[in-house]
Amino acid sequence: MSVNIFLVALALVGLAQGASFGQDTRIRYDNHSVYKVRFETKDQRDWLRKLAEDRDNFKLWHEAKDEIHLMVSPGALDDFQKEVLKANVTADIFIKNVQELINTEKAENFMAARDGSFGWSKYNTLDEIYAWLDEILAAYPVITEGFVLGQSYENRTIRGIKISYKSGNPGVFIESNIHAREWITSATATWLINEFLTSTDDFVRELAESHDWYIIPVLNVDGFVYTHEKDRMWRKTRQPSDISTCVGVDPNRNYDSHWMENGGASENPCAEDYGGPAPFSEPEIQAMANYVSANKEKFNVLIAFHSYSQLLLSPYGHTSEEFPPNFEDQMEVAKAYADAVESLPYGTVYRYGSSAGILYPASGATIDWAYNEQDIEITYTIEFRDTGRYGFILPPTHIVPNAEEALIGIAALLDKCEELGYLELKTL
Ligand code: 0X9
Ligand code: ZN
Ligand code: ZN
Repeated sequence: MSVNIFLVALALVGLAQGASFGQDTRIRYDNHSVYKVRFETKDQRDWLRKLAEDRDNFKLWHEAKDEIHLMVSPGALDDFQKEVLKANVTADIFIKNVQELINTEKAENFMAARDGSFGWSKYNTLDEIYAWLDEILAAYPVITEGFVLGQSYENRTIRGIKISYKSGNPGVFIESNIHAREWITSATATWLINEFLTSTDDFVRELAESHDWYIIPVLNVDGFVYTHEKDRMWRKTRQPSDISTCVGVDPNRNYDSHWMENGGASENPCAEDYGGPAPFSEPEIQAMANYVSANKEKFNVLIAFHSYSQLLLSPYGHTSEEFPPNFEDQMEVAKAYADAVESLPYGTVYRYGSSAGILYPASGATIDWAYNEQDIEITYTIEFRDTGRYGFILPPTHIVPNAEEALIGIAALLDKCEELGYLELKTL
């Protein structure tokens, strides 16, 4: 115990020194708090969203059918209280000081990095993930194959790994970290890759060996690097706008499928869900689209990793008025995942439904494009832990439990897909 406290103290001294030499130019979130605001009417919802879009002091963290999570800067607290009274909504605080969570996360990463090894007791940087990927590819040259999806706006390479133990397997595509701040997604994706290659557990081996895996650990590479070096809370890409000083596009609104329809994305470049100046304006998303459409007959299932709120979301994203033809199958598949997660001792509960049905209209998202335009019949967004206690800054102690949930969930999801006939090969 005391050794641990000593190490934390050491880590904090290290961080403080870094800061005092002026190397640390990270954006700070001292006394920024996060509120859950519950609303009832569409007017209230629109007004809350507008608050988050128009004012720098309010940032959107999460939105659901009846609540919105807003990060409020300390100078705007009075203003926020007034607005809440005016709109007649209820607001509960659930994170008092975002910077404190970031500091703890940083200290924990710092300590875990001291032995120099890659692992899942900390969040890794893009360089660390890519160096580890090289090791894995070198260690398993027959089973694995590295591939390049394309280049980002800032000219970073977006890398993927294919894992295939034998020919004739159905294909599962996993997209991860399209949203920069959702660090648990790449941590989980890399843990899964490692399990598929090194596990001696029969259950894991069977799952690994009977599917071909195509995994992109970090899709939004520019945004991801930016969250490590500058702003922990960044979500979007890093391409500047021609019409605004605000940077970046929500990559999960940028696909060419019902793009910008139905209020499913914002036209405001400063909004967190800005759909971009045109579909596929973001090179990262164009690269994904090129790769997936060139190989679509290989993919039976496509899963996009996100956080947070413990949800499984299926198409459609652009409308809640209609449901896809195989909606009932999709719900069975989601139930299998949720039930499997609940069978673990962690007590984590997942809810499921169509994206627009149980969340909000979101158009131009990966899974909707893959489903609508690429004929991949099982596509899911998985929103990992938690439900708001830590939000995006999920402590590293959650990485392995969250990944175990993903593993058992995906296994059950694929079993159900098999049973329902979705894992037949599309070409011979
Ligand atoms: O809004 C999003 O892009 C996802 N939620 S997040 O908090 N990670 O940003 C949910 C997307 C689900 N909607 C569709 N697939 N259409
Ligand atoms: Zn349409
Ligand atoms: Zn996301």
